[in-house]
Amino acid sequence: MAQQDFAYDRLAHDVHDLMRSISNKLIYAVGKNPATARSQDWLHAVELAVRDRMVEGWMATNHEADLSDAKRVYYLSMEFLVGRAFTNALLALGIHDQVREALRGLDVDFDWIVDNEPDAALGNGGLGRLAACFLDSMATLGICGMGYGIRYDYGMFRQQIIDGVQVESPDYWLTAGNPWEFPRPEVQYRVRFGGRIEYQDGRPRWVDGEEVLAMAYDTIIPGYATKTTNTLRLWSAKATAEMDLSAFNRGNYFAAVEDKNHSENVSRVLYPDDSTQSGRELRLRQEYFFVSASMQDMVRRHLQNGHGLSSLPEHAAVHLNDTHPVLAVPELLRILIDEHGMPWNEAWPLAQRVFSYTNHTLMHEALETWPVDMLGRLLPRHLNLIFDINADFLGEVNKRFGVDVELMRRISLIDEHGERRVRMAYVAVVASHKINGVSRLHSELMTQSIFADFARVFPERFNNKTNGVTPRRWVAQANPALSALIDARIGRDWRRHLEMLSQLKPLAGDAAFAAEFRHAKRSNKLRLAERIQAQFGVMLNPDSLFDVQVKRIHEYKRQLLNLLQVIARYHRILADPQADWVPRTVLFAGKAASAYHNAKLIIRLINDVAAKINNDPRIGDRLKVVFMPNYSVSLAELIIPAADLSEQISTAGTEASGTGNMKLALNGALTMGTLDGANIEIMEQVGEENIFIFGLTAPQVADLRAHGYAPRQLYESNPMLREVLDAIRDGAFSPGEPGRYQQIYDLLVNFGDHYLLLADFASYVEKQDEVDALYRQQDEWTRRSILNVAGMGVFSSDRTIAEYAEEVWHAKPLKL
Ligand code: HBZ
Repeated sequence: MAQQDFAYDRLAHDVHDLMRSISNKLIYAVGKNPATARSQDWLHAVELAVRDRMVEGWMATNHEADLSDAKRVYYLSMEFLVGRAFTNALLALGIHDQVREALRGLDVDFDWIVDNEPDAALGNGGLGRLAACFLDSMATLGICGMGYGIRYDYGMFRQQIIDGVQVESPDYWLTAGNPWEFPRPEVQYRVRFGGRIEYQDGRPRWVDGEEVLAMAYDTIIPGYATKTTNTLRLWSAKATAEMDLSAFNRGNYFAAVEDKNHSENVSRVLYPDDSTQSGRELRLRQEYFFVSASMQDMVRRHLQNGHGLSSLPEHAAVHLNDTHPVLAVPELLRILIDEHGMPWNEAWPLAQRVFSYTNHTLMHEALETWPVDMLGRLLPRHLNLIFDINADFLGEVNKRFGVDVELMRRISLIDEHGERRVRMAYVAVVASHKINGVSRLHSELMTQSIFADFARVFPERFNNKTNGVTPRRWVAQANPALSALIDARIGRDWRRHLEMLSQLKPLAGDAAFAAEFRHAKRSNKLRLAERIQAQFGVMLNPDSLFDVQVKRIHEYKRQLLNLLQVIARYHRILADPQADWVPRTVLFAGKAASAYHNAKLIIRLINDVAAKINNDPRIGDRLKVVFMPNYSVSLAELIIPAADLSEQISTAGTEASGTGNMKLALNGALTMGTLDGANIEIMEQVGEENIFIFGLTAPQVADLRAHGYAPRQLYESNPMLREVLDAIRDGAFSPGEPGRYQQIYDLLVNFGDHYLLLADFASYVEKQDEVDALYRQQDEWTRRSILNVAGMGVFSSDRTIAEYAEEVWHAKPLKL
């Protein structure tokens, strides 16, 4: 259909229209009678009605992108932690109130139906959620950006806490169908595994092995208040027909089904390990599966648009979200060289102009390496291409820097110590014209540590792109109370121009505004308290200080340091019950990787400590500890607006950026943080007086480690700390099993306390006392809280994406 045939004047989203289309969807698409429909059916119907209103913009965007030959950005990520789509779509279209009204007209309560929507939890944590924020910002800014990933049948596991212990269960999120996706059975690619390389006229060809089909599912990504609507294309594995048939012909039905299962397992489940590399073959298959389909799809689109392959870099930018998709590099080379006959000397420089790469961690255990043997067995041609890249690269370095065997060994793409392994981060660096970290500190440390040699070889490639978060989901959607308040003072445009929040600065001292601001925070705290009461039967005091640490459970994030401080506080309250204690509610939420023993032990300790403190009648409501199970995007949307204090207490130098820190400060929480990741930039923006900073700096951490750190001395010399650790060790929180936490004690006191909790303990406790003192002065607290919101404008993912578009991708907004 030609563009002019569309009726582009925005659909009259009037309530009657919506009522009619919702009823129609319920009857004709969901197949339910309004009289008997369940809340789930109504949700489905209204989702379809809303989806219809996004499709025109979607088609217009694709049409315009083709017509104008816009450069496309392909964001390759193993994870997209999108969360719910319904309320987000309403916000993007600006029809929230109309839909509410239309449902009311149909005698259906909006709040009754929204909680039926499952989160799309196709990610672990920060990295996956960042990808989702980036999709939102690309669409909102009009960048023609497409996400490519995997359509996992099972997302991030569900977490239950049973007797204090984390128990995982599968997250089958597709049970009720997924109205946001369009299956594209006509878009399928073959992905090969195994086999061997054959040479025909000296040209390599990859043959035999097994083939799996990758089928596309497209999800609509609406921009906010714009017609631009992008696509998240997720691949699902399907068995090839031939495979079924051949087995079937031999009369072996079970073998056929087994093979089918084996193939389709590739997209079955998300790996729940963040920050550790699993090294399992299925993971490698997943990585190759989705990048192969994506590169085939990209090349097909490019050719279909009538371009020659040599112009690919002018029309396509491929971004690697960490190293997980880095096999896209040899895959693109294979397609160009083996399938299209492009010579190496042309293909390799071309690839380098196409790819860019973001690093998200410096931690050794998270850096991907794959055994040469495994890679060669599964992807023989790609291993060869990686060897070719390595030879080319090392040759260049030799030419430029002279022969230096030690240097060669250090920067080789192949780690030759012990079992030979491919260093995937090095492949990404060598193949990318731009490489970035995710906060200023992280980007600096990156070029001083893991990529120090590469920063000398390719200084022009390295850059920083400080993370950001989308203000649509994380303020407008999650915090309507605060949003209304901001709207009343500075208008509504902050949703697209978050830097406008600085206009709130003069209002920090305005008593009327402060009262409204405090009232909004309190209503969010009440909303959270009510949910917790409904779920667990405990009523929190909404006037207590809500002290929040929500994120993956990991030793480097130091939930345990928070807990040590909580226990110290408990002991101090017992010792001096008459003192003027500021009532505090300490909230934890987060998942531990299922195989991460220490993290699971920390969860258990939090729950044991919570049980003891919450049931101690001497404490009353001076201190409460809550572990909320099953942290998710939608739970974050509930917790973050209710926070007074944001715990960002990682060991300096370990948290690449953090993004929860941004969401919390943006919602008015004051940060308790170390000088790590983006905390430093947050401090600069909100002002040193409006943030609680404690602990060692990254250089001090490095220094202390280098000169011999002695945690036992700290334990012996600080009585408060000693009392806390002894209580843990002696079973004060696990009387039925006194030895349960001996390991935690040992980790800190006897085995080196790798993350330096004891080194930062004293300064942390001291800062927490300052928090109490400030919270007693409600006016001053509120003033600083407002200044936090006002200072957070730069942490919009719109700013981040604008920087990527300008400096890395060279992509311009579409004009619709
Ligand atoms: O990426 C996180 C960083 O820890 C955090 O500091 C940063 O803000 C965020 C966005 O840049 N990294 C992750 O979330 N990493 C993973 O989720 C992960 C997942 C699978 C892996 C390894 C890491 O195999």
